[in-house]
Amino acid sequence: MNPSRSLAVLLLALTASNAAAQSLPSDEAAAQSKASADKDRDRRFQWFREARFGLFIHWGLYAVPAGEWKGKPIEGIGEWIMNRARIPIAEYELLAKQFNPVKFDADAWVQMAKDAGMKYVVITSKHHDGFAMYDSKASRYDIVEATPFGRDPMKELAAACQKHGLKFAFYYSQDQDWHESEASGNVWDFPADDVKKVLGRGYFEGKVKAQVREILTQYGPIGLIWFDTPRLITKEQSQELVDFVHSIQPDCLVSGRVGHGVGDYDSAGDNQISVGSTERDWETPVTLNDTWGFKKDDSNWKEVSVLLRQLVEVAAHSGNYLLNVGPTAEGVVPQPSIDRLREVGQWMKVNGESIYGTKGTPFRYDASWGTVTQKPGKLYLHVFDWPKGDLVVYGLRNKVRKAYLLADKKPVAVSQTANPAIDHTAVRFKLPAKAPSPHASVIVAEIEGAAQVDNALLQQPSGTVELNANQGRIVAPSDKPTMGFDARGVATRWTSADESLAWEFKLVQPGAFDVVVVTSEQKYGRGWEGGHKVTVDVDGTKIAGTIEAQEKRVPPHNPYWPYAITKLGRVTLDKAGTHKVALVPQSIESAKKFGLTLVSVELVPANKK
Ligand code: JFZ
Repeated sequence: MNPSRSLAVLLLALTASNAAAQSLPSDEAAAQSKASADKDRDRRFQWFREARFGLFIHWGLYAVPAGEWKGKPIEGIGEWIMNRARIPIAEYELLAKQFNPVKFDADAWVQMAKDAGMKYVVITSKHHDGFAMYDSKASRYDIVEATPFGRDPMKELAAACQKHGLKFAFYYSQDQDWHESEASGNVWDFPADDVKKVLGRGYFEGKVKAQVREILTQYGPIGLIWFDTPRLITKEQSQELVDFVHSIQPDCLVSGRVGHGVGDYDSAGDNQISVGSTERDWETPVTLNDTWGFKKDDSNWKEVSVLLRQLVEVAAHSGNYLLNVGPTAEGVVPQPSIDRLREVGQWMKVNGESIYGTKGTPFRYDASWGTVTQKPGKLYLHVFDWPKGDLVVYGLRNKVRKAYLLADKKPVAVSQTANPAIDHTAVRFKLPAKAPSPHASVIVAEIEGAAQVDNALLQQPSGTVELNANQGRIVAPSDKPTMGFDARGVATRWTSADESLAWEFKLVQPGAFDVVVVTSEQKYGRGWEGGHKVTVDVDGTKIAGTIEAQEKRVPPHNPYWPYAITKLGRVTLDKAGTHKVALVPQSIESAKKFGLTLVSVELVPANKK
């Protein structure tokens, strides 16, 4: 920077801070303006928090090859085929001439979403391939000008959403655009762009902002814009885009993937079901099979039980579940998707009250039997594993006035006990033998006052103590430890044996326990590292061993990340009350960079099989 310019900047900064000092708002004024900002945010997010469940639609030219190029199946997600098969722009463009979705029926799609219990629809207006699936004037590479179809499906979808009372929203790929040299992603047509450092201004103004203006002005109110894969975009550009959206539609929410943390809400990694409630509003996008855009050979459909468990857990962590379909090039949603959505909808018809407009669980973690959502005065207990005898819930401090099954309103008898010696409470629900739902059965517990729970980590009624990585305290030589936690709560970058994790928990039923260390494989089971030498310290008793995959476990809520199980040894805890556990590594293998991917340390009753 030239010296006179930097002086000018400095002067400006000084002037600004002087001005700020002179008009320093009182604490009261600051509190007031924060309260009014919070109130405005509450107003803007009202529909989003009420909705909890939306439909994602990935639809574009990639539905034509449907995962196959020149007779060969192309690995990976369907909408990435142009990239994965390194298809030149000139060749990919020809797909537009074949795109004629004559069976497209906007009303049927929206009706399907509505019947599934979904409250909003997010569809790809432009994905990474750069093709606009709406009537764009800013680019001629769009569905109306370039395909024989010649209709604007977004107009029809917007109208159908309006008619059926769903919010309409757009996905827009702002950073990757494989059709444009100034955007990111296409390194086969533009090899020099490997080293590209910034998004071109021409692209950003001429395509991104021009098209974002179009999708915000041609289709009525837009609930949110789902930007994605920030790569080259600068923080200033991300902010500029957020401000641009708000200048056109102030109430339109902006997804976190606009980049640099400047969006309105957080987006979890795809298919990641986050642990724990966050203060921030958040959403997770999930595939029904293993692709977003249609692929003819992908039949790895998730079971309805998995989908419902994910939906419930996301709601129990105060987030939204955005479930995807990838329609064909004819405009048809694959039948297995339709079938699953219908079943999810049947569950939602009965149990929707326990999802819509609820807040997450008051507990710090999910229980062994399931999890909880809440509304004022009501807890919804979602039971995934219907118990043989009574359902026992630990740690609820409120008086339960009454309880009933949400499915048929049949009363459930409740008894409550307390153990003051260890400051512990238990609620016992007398359940019928048969679960109302094979997926998740909901018990409504009406409580006195706002939910109050034991803040300690508690042994579960099953007898198992589950100490999740992200609930541990990091013990490290530096106040900036290398280790962190991903959205699933799993330890990442734990490659230093100088860092350890420590927990305290409350034991209710003493006994002998197997000490089990649960670690996570990478997504789709691609990669895992073992061989770490660790010690689990339980109240000073040290159990040492090596982390190895003795068994595998597929967690039903996050089936893409299989777990590896190591049984290290056995301890006896003969007193109820507070105990301490630490996981202290002696050495960590990190050649593959994964290190110790800890999910949890579990103490499992030794007599339990
Ligand atoms: C992106 C896209 O590349 C993909 O095609 C699809 O649209 C999906 C919904 O979003 O893929 C991502 C983006 C972020 C993560 C993973 C896949 N992530 O944060 O883990």
